[in-house]
Amino acid sequence: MSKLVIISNRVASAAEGKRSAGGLAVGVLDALKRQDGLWFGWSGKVEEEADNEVAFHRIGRIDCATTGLSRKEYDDYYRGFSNGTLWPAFHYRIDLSRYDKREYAGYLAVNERMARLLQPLVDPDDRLWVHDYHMIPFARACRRLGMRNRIGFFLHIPFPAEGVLRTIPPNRDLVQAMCDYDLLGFQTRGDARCFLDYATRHLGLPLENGSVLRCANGHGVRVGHYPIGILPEDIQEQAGSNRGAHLVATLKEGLQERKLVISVDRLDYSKGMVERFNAYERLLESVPSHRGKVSLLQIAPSSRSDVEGYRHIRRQLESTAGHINARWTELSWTPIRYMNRTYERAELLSLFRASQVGFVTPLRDGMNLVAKEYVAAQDEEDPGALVLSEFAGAADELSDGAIIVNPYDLDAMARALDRALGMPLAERKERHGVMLRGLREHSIREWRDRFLADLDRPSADARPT
Ligand code: ADQ
Repeated sequence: MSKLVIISNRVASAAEGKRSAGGLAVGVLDALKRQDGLWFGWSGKVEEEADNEVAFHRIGRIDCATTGLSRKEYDDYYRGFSNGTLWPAFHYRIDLSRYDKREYAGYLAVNERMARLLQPLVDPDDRLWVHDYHMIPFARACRRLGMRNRIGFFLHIPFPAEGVLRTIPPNRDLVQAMCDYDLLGFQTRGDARCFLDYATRHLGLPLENGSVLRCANGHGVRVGHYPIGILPEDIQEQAGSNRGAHLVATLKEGLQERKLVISVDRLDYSKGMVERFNAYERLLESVPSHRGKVSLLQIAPSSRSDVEGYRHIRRQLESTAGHINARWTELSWTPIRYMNRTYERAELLSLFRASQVGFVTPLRDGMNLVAKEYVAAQDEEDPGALVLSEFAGAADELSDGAIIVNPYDLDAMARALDRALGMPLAERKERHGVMLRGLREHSIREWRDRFLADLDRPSADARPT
């Protein structure tokens, strides 16, 4: 029987499988749980020399195969081109994106090495599903080895507009490498449109039937949008369980009846945390009745701390939170609680449920699963309100129930917070109901099924055999 092979930069260890802070890991684990398959990628270990060993472990029923990276590979492929060039540019931070052609060579070389290590583990009729920006040229590397499997690619982060993409010097090579997939999936219609815009206008490739790109070698690539979802029932169950009860009790004791605004993000400059803190301060300045009556809890586990942009945002957040707290704190009230730790999933979800407002305001985000998890974790009889950035992919689906904000507009964000904090129960229930219905209809299972069904569709192919 053919199997599903998932390829991503990082494969969770057995322990992380239970306690992961990455959106991709959450998605992959949920998608593979019901399907026999293999998850292949980097182990997370950095060694002096790459040894080309593949190690195997299991997460529940899921088989995983991993390899280490050498120090140089880590610097060039991971820290360099993936997170120093692609991540910032794809999140529209061209001021932070820098290019080094040796790092790009390292990025291509790791993709080629990974493809060589995977090849013996794959049967000809296995389907390959490659994830995210670290692995864009993976299919090209497989094709060069003669692999003819069906290969799909899903991009978890935004795909930028042509003018932004072109600031990455090898933009043409990257997009040409994407032509070796059978299916390209993006989070939103807007992302797919940006890709097609570049490919049709800049590379001059024809688009057939609205969704099949005819590449220079004659191969047809299907292009679509597949917004990643969650498992709402699972989240409701975990949020309502008593696994987080001790945390909620401690939290409530500290809050003393104050309202709680909660934000949870990986510590990343794309998540808009500085703007968020400033908007919260704007609320305290402009609506004095909230002073001493509300608390903002920002949970932000540190990530990629050896990439310069990340050290900078960390310092900036510490100083902004410190400044706001120094200005407003009273003996019995601290306006912002800012912490850099992770929580078990069930604990985090019960904190979502214990809050009155979810404040999710990235400057750019492929989807943002936290926004969806926040909605699913609420008590249906007394749900919290969601304030959501228009630049999160999730805004496409949640705009009927969330208060949508522009995260660059501090006054509008402060007004949205004020509105969310004072929203009557009937309105909260109505908005929550609308969002929850959408999340149930478009769960992560539907995401996986739709992507794989499209990957199986008779190809629009003219690939010569
Ligand atoms: P991320 O940028 O990691 O993912 P997100 O979608 O919000 O962002 O996923 C984060 C996940 O980690 C969520 O499931 C969240 O619950 C969990 N998490 C965050 N902080 C945590 C903490 N302190 N403790 C425990 N768990 C924590 C990338 C893209 C997103 C896209 C996802 C999935 O950047 O735009 O939505 O992939 O495609």
